[in-house]
Amino acid sequence: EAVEFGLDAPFEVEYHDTIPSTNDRARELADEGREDVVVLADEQTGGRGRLDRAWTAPSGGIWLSILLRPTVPPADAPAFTLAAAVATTRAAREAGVDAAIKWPNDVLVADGDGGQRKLTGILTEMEGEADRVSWVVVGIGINANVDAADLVDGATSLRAENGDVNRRVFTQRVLEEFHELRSNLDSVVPAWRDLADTLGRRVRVDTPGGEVVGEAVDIEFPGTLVVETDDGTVRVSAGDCEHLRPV
Ligand code: BT5
Repeated sequence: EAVEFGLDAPFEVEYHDTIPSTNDRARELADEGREDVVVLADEQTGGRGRLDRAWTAPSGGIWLSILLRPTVPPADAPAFTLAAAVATTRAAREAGVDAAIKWPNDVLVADGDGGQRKLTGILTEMEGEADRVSWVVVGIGINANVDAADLVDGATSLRAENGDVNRRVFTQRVLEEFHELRSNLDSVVPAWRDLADTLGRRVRVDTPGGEVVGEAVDIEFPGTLVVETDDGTVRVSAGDCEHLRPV
C-alpha cells in the first residue's frame, strides 16, 4: 500500500518513496518559510538519530518529520518531543502493541526477558532566538512493516510484535494525536506520565553535566526528569537514559 494515499491529516503532507532524511527535507522547507508540513518517506538512506548517530530506515517503515512554527520560547521545545512519544505510543497501543515511553524520547516494548526493545526514535531539531522559536522539526521514526532483523540489535517493529499495520491509518492516528497535543502543550506532561515506563525505576542518565544515578520520580514541563539520588534531588533536562535493574 502507498503510505500517502488518502492520508487525511491535520497537516500538509509531502511524500517521498526514498529520501536521505525527512528531517533534512523538513529543514529545507523551514528555510523556505513553510509551516505545518509533514515530510513522509517509505525509506531513508541517511536517517539520523541524536548526536549524529545513524538511524536505520528501510522500506516499510514510517519515517516522518513535522515542521512547526510554534509561538513558544526555545526552552519549551522538549514538550514537542514528548508529544511525539505520546502520540506514537497511543497509536501503537491501539494497534495492539504494548508500548511504553523511556525518557525522554524512546518508545519501547518489553522483550519478555526483563529487557526492552526500541520501536520508535524521535529527533527534534529547532532554530530560534532567545525568547521565540523560529521553527521546530520533530522527526519520528517508527519501525512499522519491517523485519526486526533488518534493523539494529535491540530494535523491534510493529510487524515483529503484532503483524503488519495499515501505514496510512497508523500515520494518520499519530498525526491526529500529535496535533491535539501540540495545540494544548499543557496536556503533554500528564499524558506522558500515563504512558511512561521510566517513572519509579532506577536510572542512569548520561547528561552533558555528568552522570546522574537514582530513582526517576517525576517529570515536569517541558520534559525535565526529576531524579532522587543519594545526594538529593536532581533535575535533568537532556541526556541518554538507561533503565537499571532494581537493586
Ligand atoms: C533517535 O536517536 O532515536 C532518533 C531517531 C529519529 C529517526 C527519525 S526517522 C524520521 C526523521 N528523519 C531522520 O533522519 N531522523 C528522524 P538516538 O536516541 O540517538 O538513537 C539512535 C540509536 O538507535 C542508534 O545509535 C542505534 O543504536 C539505534 N537505532 C538505529 N536505527 C534504529 C531503528 N530503526 N530502530 C531502533 N533502534 C535504532
